[in-house]
Amino acid sequence: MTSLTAKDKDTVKAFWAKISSKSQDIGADSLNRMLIVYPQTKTYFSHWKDLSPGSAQVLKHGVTIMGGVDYAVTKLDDLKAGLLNLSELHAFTLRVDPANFKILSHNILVVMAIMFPDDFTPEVHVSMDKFLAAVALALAEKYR
Ligand code: HNI
Repeated sequence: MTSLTAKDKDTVKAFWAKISSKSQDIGADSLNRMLIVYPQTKTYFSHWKDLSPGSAQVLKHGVTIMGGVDYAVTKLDDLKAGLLNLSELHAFTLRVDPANFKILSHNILVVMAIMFPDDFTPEVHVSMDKFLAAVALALAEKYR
C-alpha cells in the first residue's frame, strides 16, 4: 500500500474539516450499512440489545467510530503510534478480524459519496481511500 503523500494528507485534512460536523450521521450510516450489507459483522456487537438501524447504540457507536477517525486525522504523520491503543483494543479485547476494517472503510467511503457528492471528487476519493487503508493497517498492527 503506497504511503500517504503530502498532497493526500492536505486533501484528507481539508475534506475532513468540511464534513466533520456531520460525523455522527456518517458514522451511524456507515455502521448501519456494515451491519446490513455484511451481516457477519453483527457477531462483534452481539452484546448489544438493539442492533436495528438508528438504535441508540448504533447511533452512539457511529459517533465513537468517527471519533477514532477524527483522532486518526490528527495523527496522519504516524498512524501506527497514534492508533496503537485502539489496535490493541481491537486485536486483543475485541478480537475483530482485520478484514473487517476494510469493510467498514468501504462503507464510510460510500456514505461520504452519498452525503457530499460535490466535495467527494475522484481526487478526494483516492486520498480518503488511502487514508482509511492506512488507518486499517495501523489498527491491524497489533495482529502481527
Ligand atoms: Ni471499532 C470500539 C474505532 C473498526 C468493532 N472502535 C471502538 C472504539 C473506537 C473504535 C474509537 C471505542 C474504543 C473505546 O471504547 O475506548 N473501530 C474504530 C475505527 C475503526 C473501527 C476507527 C476503523 C475505521 N470496530 C471496527 C470494526 C469492527 C469494530 C471493523 C467490527 C466489525 N469497535 C468494535 C467493537 C467495539 C469497538 C465491537 C466495542 C463496542 C462496545 O460498545 O462494546
